[in-house]
Amino acid sequence: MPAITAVRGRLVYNSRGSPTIEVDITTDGRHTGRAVAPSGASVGIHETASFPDGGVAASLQILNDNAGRIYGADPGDVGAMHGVIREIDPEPGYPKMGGSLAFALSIAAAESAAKSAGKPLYRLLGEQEPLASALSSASASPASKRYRFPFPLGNILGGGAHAGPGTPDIQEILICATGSDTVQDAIRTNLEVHSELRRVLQESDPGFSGGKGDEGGWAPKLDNEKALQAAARACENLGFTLGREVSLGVDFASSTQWDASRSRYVYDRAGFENDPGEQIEFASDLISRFKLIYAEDAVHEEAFEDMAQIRARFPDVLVTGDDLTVTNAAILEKAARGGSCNAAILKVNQAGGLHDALEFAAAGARNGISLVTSHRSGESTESHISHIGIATGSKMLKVGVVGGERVAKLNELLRIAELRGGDGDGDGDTEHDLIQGMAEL
Ligand code: 2PG
Ligand code: MG
Repeated sequence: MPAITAVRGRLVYNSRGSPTIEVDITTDGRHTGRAVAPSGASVGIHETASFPDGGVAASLQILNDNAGRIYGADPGDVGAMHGVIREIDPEPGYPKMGGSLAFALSIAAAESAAKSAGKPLYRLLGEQEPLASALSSASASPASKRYRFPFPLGNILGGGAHAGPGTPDIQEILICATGSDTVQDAIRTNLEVHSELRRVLQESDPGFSGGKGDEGGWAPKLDNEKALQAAARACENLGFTLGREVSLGVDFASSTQWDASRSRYVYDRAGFENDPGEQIEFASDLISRFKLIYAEDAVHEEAFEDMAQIRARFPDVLVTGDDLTVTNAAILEKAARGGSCNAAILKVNQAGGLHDALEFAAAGARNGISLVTSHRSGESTESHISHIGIATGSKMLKVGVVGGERVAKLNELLRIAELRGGDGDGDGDTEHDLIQGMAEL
């Protein structure tokens, strides 16, 4: 077991300029893992809170006070690290240390252990139990050959909580190069669509400033409908047919519109309201007309039965829970029992630590729920989620298209692609974790 020889935390800033925590863990005096906690703008009510009262400083104090416990832990055993984190903060939701510290500590430890073992992080994570067993019994192919690339899913047009007044109410219009058979082609295609969309937007509004939302998607003054039409036109201009070479997706982030006191979805910017039945029709209409392959949080975060209706109507669409399932294994089991979704977002920081997220992934595999590993709108330039997406057998990796903190994740996929045919540890063991191309959608 590699020995942890240094633990250090500091306050740094995320891509939105908000303070967050960074943790470094060094093993055997030379292998340093580093992780920065991200943060969301559209945050689910059942998500783990990022920081305790007192913010980043309070989390750093907890880290310093408990460094002694961390030195004794096995950094390569995600479950064991979780045990140490739980000794420090046993209450559900990490009220004492904050989810961000659980996130940074668990990921920095895993990265340092992967470096000290000379293996890629995705492989160290993919070997953890109960994830490894759940994935191998869910898959027809042998566990040793199950690593595949998730399809990059990228925000090309932003609204809602990620952009200013006049932009669409829906939070994200997403592109996915569903016809690509390599990760290189998938990334390039998403970039082409993002760039063509700017041309389309400027053509229809010469005053369009080129402004972007928090995740690098364009933020034009358009309603939902016109924004989707522009995205579809950009794909067509490039000679693509929706549903073939490329497909569109939408994160409705419907909890942002939901007014619980009136039981209505309020579309302020477009100027209409939906009751729960109308919302199901509104989302269904967009899914059908724009041939969406992906529909996230089409209803609010507690509307499990309404989600089930959409799921039943569109068996071939990834009807995805995000605020609905909040990377919580117990909530995912409930959603699976009720048929509320066939896909779910995995965001480690929604759950807290890596162990919680891998348990969620295992629950997804056991229940036949496709996973979409995702960034947050407030991100760092790190790329651990590219490894987490591969390790968890995710179908898609939702990481944006442009912007340094988004491209960092895509570039890491390109580096991992060089390991194809081998595991990169130089021992000639090419069969061990052969990456076999793109995930099956
Ligand atoms: C979402 C995310 C990421 P945020 O809703 O899916 O795209 O946004 O990080 O703001 O919650
Ligand atoms: Mg979402």
